[in-house]
Amino acid sequence: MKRALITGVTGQDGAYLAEFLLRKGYEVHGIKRRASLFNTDRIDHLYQDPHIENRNFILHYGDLTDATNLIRVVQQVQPDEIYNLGAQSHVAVSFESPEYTANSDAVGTLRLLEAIRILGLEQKTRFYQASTSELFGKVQEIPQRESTPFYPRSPYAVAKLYAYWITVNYRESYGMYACNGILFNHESPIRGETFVTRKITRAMARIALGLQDCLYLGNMNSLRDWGHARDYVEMQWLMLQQGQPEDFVIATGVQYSVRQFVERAAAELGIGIEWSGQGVDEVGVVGSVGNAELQLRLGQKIVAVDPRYFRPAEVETLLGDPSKAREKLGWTPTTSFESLVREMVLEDLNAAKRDSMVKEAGYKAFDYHE
Ligand code: NDP
Ligand code: GDR
Repeated sequence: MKRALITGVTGQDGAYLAEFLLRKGYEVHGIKRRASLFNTDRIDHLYQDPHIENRNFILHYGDLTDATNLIRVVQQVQPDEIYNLGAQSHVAVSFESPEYTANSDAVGTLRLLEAIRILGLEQKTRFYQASTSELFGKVQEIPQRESTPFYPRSPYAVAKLYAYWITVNYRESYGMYACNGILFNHESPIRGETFVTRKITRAMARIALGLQDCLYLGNMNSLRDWGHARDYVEMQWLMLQQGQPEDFVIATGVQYSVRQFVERAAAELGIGIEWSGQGVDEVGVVGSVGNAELQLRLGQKIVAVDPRYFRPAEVETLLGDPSKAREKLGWTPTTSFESLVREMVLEDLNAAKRDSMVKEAGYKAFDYHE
């Protein structure tokens, strides 16, 4: 039985990857952070009582900022594969907490690679680094491929640049099987609520049921290449099953704007949006309602721009060329943009219906707009 260790197991990708590896028959170990509230919602369905024998899903407390802890966990687990998915992964937050982002995302990767080396596991343990299309930042070539020069535009992307190169360096210096997956944006119903796609699907569902008035966004012209996280974690695994370690771009090869995402999400609910104004004055109002049950009126403002969501430096456009992954890993994304948005909207509509019932029963429904 192969043994995998996942950092960031409580995150979106960590949850999908843990499920995927368990289905493959792996013994899966995950590192979770101590938090003052439960932070294992996404993996609670995989939880196994520690009192039963022969568990194949085991969690360890840990943190990428703590080298001693990482060395101890890696020593205990003796993993065949490490997936380094843990990170302060929010680009906007990285401008607020640049040093912490560098510590966890850049130096954290170094700490894990060193743990492998210190423990003499260079020939046993394969290493996957969660690299990102944010490395391309201010793009130098369209579409972006493995050979496109990097130009990071945020403390997050600069930290991930270090992580990318230290992974390459350990591969070249110590003969380790270490590789980077340069993944473009990937989303799902369990995407963090403050990333733009989930923020949109959640808000649209709540607006449709009268639980929220308006969705406030930053740069709606921004273009992204959005895929489904479930498809992308399979590629993370495949990258570690090759004869030689290599870096791969994983993307769909199609891009949409944030505004188009909003329109698509609204359309899934039967809402047509009409736009007016430009820049910070842009607003979206209800132009048509295809579902009589929705709590909306024509002309109601449901989308507006709030400059607080603008970033000090923006990545305006990202579009990946996944040819290498297609040829060498057999990569074909199975989820279209439309079905991704539909799946997310439906899940958020179900959650909004639950909140609506809570509200109708006289309790205050939880609401926030970040
Ligand atoms: P999430 O933000 O959903 O998950 C991040 C995970 O990292 C969480 O489990 C979080 O724990 C954990 N974490 C954060 N800081 C630390 C730390 N100091 N020590 C240990 N664990 C920590 O991210 P995703 O699942 O979306 O992304 C997974 C990885 O892939 C990240 O590295 C991200 O940067 C990268 N990436 C993501 C892309 C995407 O579109 N989703 C695209 C390209 C790269 P907790 O739950 O306690 O907060
Ligand atoms: P990104 O994702 O920065 O690409 O990083 P995010 O969803 O945060 O932003 C995408 C684009 O939407 C614009 N935007 C907004 N973004 C947020 N979060 N909130 C808003 O209100 C809003 N309005 C407009 C942003 O400016 C941006 O242009 C994600 C993360 O998962 C990273 O960890 C990963 O490396 C990259 O994807 C690939």
